[in-house]
Amino acid sequence: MSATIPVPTTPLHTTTYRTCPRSGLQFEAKAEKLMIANAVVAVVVLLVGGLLAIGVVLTRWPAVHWLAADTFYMVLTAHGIDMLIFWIIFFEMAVLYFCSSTLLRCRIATPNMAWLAFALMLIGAVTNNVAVFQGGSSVMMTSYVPMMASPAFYLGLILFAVGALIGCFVFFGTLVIAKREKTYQGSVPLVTFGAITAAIIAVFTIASGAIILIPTFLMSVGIVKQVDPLVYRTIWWAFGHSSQQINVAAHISIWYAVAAIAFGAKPMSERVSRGAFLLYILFLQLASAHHLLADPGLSTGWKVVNTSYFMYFAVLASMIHGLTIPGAIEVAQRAKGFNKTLFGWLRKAPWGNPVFSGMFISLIGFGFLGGISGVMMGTEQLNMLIHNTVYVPGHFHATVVVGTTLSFMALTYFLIPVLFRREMIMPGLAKIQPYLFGLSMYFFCLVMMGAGTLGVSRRHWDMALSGAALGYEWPGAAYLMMALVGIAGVAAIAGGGIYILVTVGSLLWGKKLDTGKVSSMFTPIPPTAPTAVAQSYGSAGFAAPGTFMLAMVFLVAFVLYYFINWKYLGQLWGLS
Ligand code: HEM
Ligand SMILES: [Cu+2]
Repeated sequence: MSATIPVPTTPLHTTTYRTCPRSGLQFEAKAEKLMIANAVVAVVVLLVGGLLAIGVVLTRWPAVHWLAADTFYMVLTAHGIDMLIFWIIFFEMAVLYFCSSTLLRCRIATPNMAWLAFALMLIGAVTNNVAVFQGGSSVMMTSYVPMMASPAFYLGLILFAVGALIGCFVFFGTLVIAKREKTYQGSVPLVTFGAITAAIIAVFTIASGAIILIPTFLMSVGIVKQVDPLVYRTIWWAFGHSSQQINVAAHISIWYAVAAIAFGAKPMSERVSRGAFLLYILFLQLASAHHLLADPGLSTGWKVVNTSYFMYFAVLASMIHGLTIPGAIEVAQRAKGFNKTLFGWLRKAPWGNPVFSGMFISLIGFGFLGGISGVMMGTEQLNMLIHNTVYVPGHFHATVVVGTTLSFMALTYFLIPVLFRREMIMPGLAKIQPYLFGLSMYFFCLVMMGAGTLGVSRRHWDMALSGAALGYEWPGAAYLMMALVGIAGVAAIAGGGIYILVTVGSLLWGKKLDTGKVSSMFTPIPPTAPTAVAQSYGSAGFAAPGTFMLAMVFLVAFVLYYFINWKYLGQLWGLS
């Protein structure tokens, strides 16, 4: 019988698989090209966003006050969108293809659709930028109606979103192929699981974006008469907040990946880590309400249920990841013999390797600066202290710059030899880059939050309010803080510049490295038993005392900061 079945002379899917001699990872040829294209465009967009940051920061530095008002708002709009949407999502597409095709060792599903996704995203990003730089669309990130931008502004965002959605489906399709062609056994690796979380949230996010941006686009061309501002704000934040959860899920997956790459660290408990990712899917969208705490159109009950109850499940998930990752590193380091003192495992970590230092500076900054300030400002009463002040960008530069952007940078240093097959140029500069970028960003966020606590407005071209009918005398400290924002911002931009120099320079001039063995068949992931650490969770005793100490420091910082803000609120209105 079997002799009658026609045997295809060429494989159904003509592609090749390359095994990287430096990492052992297996790259499929088509997926690899897509990852490279998405990552390269991401870095170019980061360059644009970084150049725009110079204009923004040198205008908000009171002594410099560089750009004219209309230019400032245009540049601020472009900076926010290029950085938060285009840089991050282009890079995330590369991460999704990596977490599916590369980590599961299978070919990518529908590569042509993936190129279509890429093209739509690119056309969308360019269209949106052109609209912003033509003027008349300086509506900033949130683009609240009835403030209108040009139709091309919305059209660009919609095209980009459709592209990103297609990219997510290519990712899901690739998971199906891996399952069907049995390239792995058992459940998907944790890093892939995190990426799945990100992609599921992305589908919800993009749908919300479409629901609100399509009518707004139609309004901008005159077909729809009105979009209700309250409905707009509510649905916009279902999109705006959730998109940040995609970033969190993505950069936390990268932290797990780096812990595995740099230390061979296995998660302390796979089940707990996976459970924490699931909490994101269940509860993150509801936290969108924390963006609407000062909104008069919504009831207090709705705000309280969402931000004082549901939001904490998502916060809990982040704290689980924030502790289990250093914990896993500690366990791995102790197993290697760094077992003498409480923090010896951390001192002996590879601090000179930017893949590790970038990841760890990102983790600590995200937790201490982004996490604590996020919970503070997500509390309805305390929110009144900092609503619409520069505290807000102070908080989110700690999450999206220190958290997401710095993790992406750390991953890039790993990918230069592995994916791009180039030797990194200027390793000395690369070594200091995470410190310069990360630590100056820490400081930038802190002084921004300081200025915000004193009341300095967000998105305000002139904090001195010169010429205004009702002036305001700022305390000297407010001017000092904003000057420090300027100085720290310039230092961070220099750090970002080094990243771009090293990355682009390595791709252009770095020594070519050998490709590794190429084959027309994939090599499946060998079946491995669940790790001993994972199985003995809960009975392993006190495996990570150093991390426990770190957690206690975090807790004390959290409680103190929370207390200070309640005290401050009490004094502000004489309630105490
Ligand atoms: C490299 C150094 C960077 C510096 C010095 C910088 C500086 C600034 C400053 C001063 C503002 C204006 C705050 C205000 O007036 O309200 C701002 C806004 C913003 N930045 Fe950055 N930034 C940097 C990188 C990034 C990155 C990497 C991202 C995202 C991944 C980002 C996302 C944003 C967003 C979303 C806004 C708000 C735009 C809006 O209000 O519509 N920034 N940035
Ligand atoms: Cu949010």
